[in-house]
Amino acid sequence: MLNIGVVIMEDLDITCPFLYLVIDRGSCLGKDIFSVLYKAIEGGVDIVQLREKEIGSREYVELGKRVKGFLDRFHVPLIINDRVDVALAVGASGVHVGQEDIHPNDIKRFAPSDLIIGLSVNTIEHAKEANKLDIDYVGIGPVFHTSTKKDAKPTLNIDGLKRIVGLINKPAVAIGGIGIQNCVQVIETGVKGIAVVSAICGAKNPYLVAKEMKEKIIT
Ligand code: 3NM
Repeated sequence: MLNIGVVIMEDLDITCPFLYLVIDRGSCLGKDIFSVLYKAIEGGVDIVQLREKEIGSREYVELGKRVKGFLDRFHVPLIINDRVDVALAVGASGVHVGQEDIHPNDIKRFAPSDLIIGLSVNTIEHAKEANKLDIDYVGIGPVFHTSTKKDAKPTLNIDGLKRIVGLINKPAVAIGGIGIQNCVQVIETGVKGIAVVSAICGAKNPYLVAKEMKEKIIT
């Protein structure tokens, strides 16, 4: 079931199926991050996660504020990877954490109640745990081989993704090795969105790739 037209994460007003861009400056392969963002949004990206790993806190906040200001012009929400402090400092819509990052329950202890929380899940056990948490969505991956995340867990492939989607009770986004060639089979598993780094950020023309992926997943 594709849930076409269903609004998830109501505060964000995002309609399924959606295209979720995960970006850092390195993934843009020399292109300016703002030009990649512009083209990706023009192509149909609905939501953006800024995922800088090797950056000082002050620089992360400064970059995050500029990205937030840019995305606001297009009414595209910003999620910050891992760093709740940065998410709050830049006024992002949410934070995305992994299994080794700060626990969502601890985020809830100090973050405003409307801060969107996303959590990465890679296994059935993670998914069962996630079902009990007060979080807004899960990222499931890696679906396919990815060179983008150095410490990526073993690939789930379509069958493994389907198993997790079948038991998760939150909106799910699939990630890892997803591009034009496989986005349709991924969205057909029942995930609400597709998250992409290299296929869009690393493309010569991010607009064309985003547009083709968006068209494929919404039809
Ligand atoms: N998280 P690409 S895989 C950021 O499995 C990230 O949780 C993953 O990059 C997970 O689209 C991944 O270039 C990288 O394959 C995805």
